[in-house]
Amino acid sequence: MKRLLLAIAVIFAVACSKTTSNQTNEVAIIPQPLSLSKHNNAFVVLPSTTIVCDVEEFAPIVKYSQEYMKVGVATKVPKNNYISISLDKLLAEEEYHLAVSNDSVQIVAGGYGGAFNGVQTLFQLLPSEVYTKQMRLPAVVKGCNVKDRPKFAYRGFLLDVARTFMTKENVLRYIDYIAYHKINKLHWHLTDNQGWRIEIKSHPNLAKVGGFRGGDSPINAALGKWDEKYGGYYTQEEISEVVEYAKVRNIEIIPEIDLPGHSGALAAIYPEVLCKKADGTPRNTGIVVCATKESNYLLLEEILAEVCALFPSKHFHIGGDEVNMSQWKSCPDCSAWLKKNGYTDGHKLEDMFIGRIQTILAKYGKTPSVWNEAAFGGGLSKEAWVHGWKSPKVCKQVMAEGYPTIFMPQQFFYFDMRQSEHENGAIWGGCFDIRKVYSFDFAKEGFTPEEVAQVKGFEAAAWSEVFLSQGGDKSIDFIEYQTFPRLCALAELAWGKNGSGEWQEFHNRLYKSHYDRMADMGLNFRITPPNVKYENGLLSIEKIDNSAVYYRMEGSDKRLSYRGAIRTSQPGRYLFWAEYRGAKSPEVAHSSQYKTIKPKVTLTSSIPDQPKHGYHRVADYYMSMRTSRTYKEGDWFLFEFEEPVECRSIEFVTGSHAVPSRLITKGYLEVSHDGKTFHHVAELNYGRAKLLNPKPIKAARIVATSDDVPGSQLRICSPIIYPKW
Ligand code: TNX
Repeated sequence: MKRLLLAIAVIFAVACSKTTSNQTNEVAIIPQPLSLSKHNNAFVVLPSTTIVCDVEEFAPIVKYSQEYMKVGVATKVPKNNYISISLDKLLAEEEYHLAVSNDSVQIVAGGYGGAFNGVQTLFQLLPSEVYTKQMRLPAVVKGCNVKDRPKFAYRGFLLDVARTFMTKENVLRYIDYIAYHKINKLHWHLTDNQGWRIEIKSHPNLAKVGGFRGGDSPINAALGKWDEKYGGYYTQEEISEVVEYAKVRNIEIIPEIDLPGHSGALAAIYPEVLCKKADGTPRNTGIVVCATKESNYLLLEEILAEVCALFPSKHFHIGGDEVNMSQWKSCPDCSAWLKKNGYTDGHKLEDMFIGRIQTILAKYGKTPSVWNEAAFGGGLSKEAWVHGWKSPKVCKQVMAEGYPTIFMPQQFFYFDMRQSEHENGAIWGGCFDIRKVYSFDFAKEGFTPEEVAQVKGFEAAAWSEVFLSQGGDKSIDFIEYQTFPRLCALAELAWGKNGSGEWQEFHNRLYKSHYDRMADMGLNFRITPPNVKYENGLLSIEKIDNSAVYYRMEGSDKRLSYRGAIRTSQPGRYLFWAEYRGAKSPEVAHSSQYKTIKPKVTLTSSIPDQPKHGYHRVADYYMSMRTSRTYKEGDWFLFEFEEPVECRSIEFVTGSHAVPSRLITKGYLEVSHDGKTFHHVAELNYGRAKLLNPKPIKAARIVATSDDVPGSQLRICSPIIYPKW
């Protein structure tokens, strides 16, 4: 009788789990386990199912599992209908075995990490609804046996809350997202030029003042937010809460206080940390901490001691990246130090600085982690973890120095980079989507198996300079869009890229099973766009997954369902995208959509240009010219075309394109059709103004209506002009 009831329950649950379009009976785990065998038995989670676990250390995991599965706990192993989590010390700490039978799910783990990993695999065997914490019961656990462990001990994600502040609640959300993917390190970038996000009780102004930008803050606002004061920081209590939350989820947080460069926020509060100017007078702007000022080491020790106490990790990231040596070289004290020691290379100062900080950290039981720039001085302890970000080649050099190396070359793992040419995001490190992340291959990058065995792990970075600009309050959604699903590929690499290693096989698991999971996690993830084909007058879509394809006509918001090839002589007018349960791909179109024209044009301005990037380059449709100073109210830029320009749209852009900065925050655009009289046609929005179907334009002028913050220069771009169809 019991068996019969169970069979009915299974049928019922399988039927329920089919409610969303993709859910299959496939066992499709991301990251792919080391060994997995499917079988035809299945366990059914019922309201009466219990979790049994007699390992005290695993208690937080039991509680965590209950939040998702809404089942009870048992103190003794029942006859059937249970999920057990137990310890086998012969397994490695993060290793686990998971066996599904009709009667039970048994997870045996080598330690806390293994038990947590086992539970994550269990979640992926359940309907994706488990991630909503409202899974309907009965729910089927697909039948399989898993023996699994990660290849790399370090599977990390960097969250940059210094550039774009993220509330504590959002940080916790991120910890959940990454934990679902068996990521076990959060590299928390807490300070940078643009903000100081951690409360320091002995120096309260660091966070209270340095945690905010704009308005009366000494730290400039970003992009289009000049007047408004905004930002935030975490109190020490909040930091501890986040650390604890992460710990339950098998995530170790490595804090970063970025030194001696990237210290603009620190210097905004304590300008005395900066070097002197060449004439000996104090500097009042800059981003590099003076390496020879004794008082700096006292101040830094006070700060670092507090941060050390808040994070249980033995590892403490102290930065070391992108130090602008010119500030040290022009400092009389720093240059005297170099001279006295017979050096000319400013890096010697960085080595000395890192060495001093290393000594301070040692007092508090910590080992430094650094960016790759700081790995070649010789003084850094060989226990230090080095984050290789420049390129795979630099990672190799770091490894040759004998350091445990974390791979995060920007060309593969910088998720602030845009995912295709016409999307938002940065570009300097590359332009790539999940497929490229997944393609990272040690052999192709010239690593021997012996070297691979020495790799500590992988890390993806969500640098956030560009995020704020991409939609204000929506910036959190944009971080998700940039991170997922690329992070799924990183998780798979860091786990060991088990399985075939073929993109298609991974992609199948991703869209057939993991899209639903990400939707239920509540993620705003990116769907890989379909391919657009145009042949013999027929415009069609090549689907690569089973998301629905829609399109719209250029200039219209009306969403149309794509039902089959479209006959047209103007393929560029159609913009397609794919959608799956609220998640979207970027819009894609035939290449003619993106063709621009380059009519003859000149540029003049009330502000002088920089010779190397002079205004004459406007005629070459050079991307961005530079001014020799910032702007004041009334400053203008005038574009004059040789012939009136006919076009379907024209856009005028100030600021650098990838990261909207150095732009005119407030101003307007006026155009002239005869070259004499001008009409005000648009206000600048994030430094830009776009006109649709304008009358032929002979000249256009951008006029600033506010002053910029002092000290910076401006970028001004060639107009972007799309021809008439
Ligand atoms: C370089 S990576 C940086 C970061 C930026 C990033 C933007 C590294 C150590 N420094 O400060 O945010 O590029 O892509």
